[in-house]
Amino acid sequence: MKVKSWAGLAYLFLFAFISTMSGQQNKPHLGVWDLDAEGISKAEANLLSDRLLTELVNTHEFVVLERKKMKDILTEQGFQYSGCVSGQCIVDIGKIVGAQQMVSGRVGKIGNTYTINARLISVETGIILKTDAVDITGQIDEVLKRGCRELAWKLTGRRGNLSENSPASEVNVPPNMVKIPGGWFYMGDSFGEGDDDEQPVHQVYVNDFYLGQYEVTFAEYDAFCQATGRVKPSDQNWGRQDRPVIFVSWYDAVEYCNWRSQREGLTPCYSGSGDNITCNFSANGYRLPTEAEWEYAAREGGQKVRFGNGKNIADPLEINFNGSTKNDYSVAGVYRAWTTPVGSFSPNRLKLYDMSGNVWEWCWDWYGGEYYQNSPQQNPRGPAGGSYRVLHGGSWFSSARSCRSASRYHDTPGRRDDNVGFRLVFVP
Ligand SMILES: [Ca+2]
Repeated sequence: MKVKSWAGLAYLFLFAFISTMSGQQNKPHLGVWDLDAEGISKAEANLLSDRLLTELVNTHEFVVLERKKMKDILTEQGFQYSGCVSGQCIVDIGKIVGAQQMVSGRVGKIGNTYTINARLISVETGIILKTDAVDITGQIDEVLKRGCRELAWKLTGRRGNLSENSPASEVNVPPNMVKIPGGWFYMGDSFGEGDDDEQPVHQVYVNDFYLGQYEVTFAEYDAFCQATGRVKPSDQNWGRQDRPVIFVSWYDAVEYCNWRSQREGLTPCYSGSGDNITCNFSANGYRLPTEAEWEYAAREGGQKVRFGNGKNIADPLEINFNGSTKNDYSVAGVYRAWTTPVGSFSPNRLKLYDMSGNVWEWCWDWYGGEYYQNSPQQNPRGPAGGSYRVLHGGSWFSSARSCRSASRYHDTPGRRDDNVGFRLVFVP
């Protein structure tokens, strides 16, 4: 018998075994990957991974693959899986072991509190279907008993019989915002073609957030100007309404966020002025995306994708940029030389429009050219200070190179330009 067919046989046996045992042939086939450990031992993390798997079996919502057999198949196929935490790597594993969905995550411990983050990923599309976390304070036994069970049920999107949990409170999601389930990803120039400040590629985790599907429009921003007596920014005679607002500084964007938060009864995120503006990331108001959030969303949840519309080739028929010349990853075509109404082109898989092109988008972060060399892993928010704020995504005026999701631009926060706008984040 050939070696490769042995792996195939093992795989068939694996599903046959589990399907028969559970009688759940119509449930999605699920692989549970080792939780990444931070601040706890590998042995403890393994205990938690095993227990989470058991609790996922107990929900009867999945046909769950055995972890050991999953690894046997990977070894048989010569797949190097150590250190595999990125969404892409987990998806690759799912494909090899024949799972339809994968669970991966991380467990950390600060003081006496364990935090387990996990996400459910579709192997076919690479999209994160669900992400959730539990915090449990106490001994490992308690985490095993309560935390894993709670998390397993959260991942199913059902309450199960967790009587101690109140029903998930209804989030009043603002119009035109979509949930971006958080997760790990490799941030930076994963294609090895960008500028020095996009290196090194580094692993980053971002929490869940909601992001505007569209760049903020003139209609939205003009309402703010009207209400506050501000002078409306020029539209360059290109038209207002559903075109992205332009000639807005980083300060203007921040003030708009706070105004809109107040108008909708939310807690404003920003306080202070000038260089001393601070952001309360726990507030439920509107704010600018961090650079990590922006890139994670543009790359459809941290996938290895070059442009914000989910494509690896920039086509002027699909992105509003300067497509007058062709390069390795673009096709030549129309150069419009002005903004297009938001949402004129197809969105990416997270239903986000114009992440590449149309207008550059202000991010929260101060710019640090060497920041990626020592960025924190969890929800990085940029250097503590600086002279410039970060922008992402390129504009109608940009080359395809600048429209890459990993590409970083920066400008003084007071700068207003006809190719710069912004979009909003909301975290309830
Ligand atoms: Ca844009």
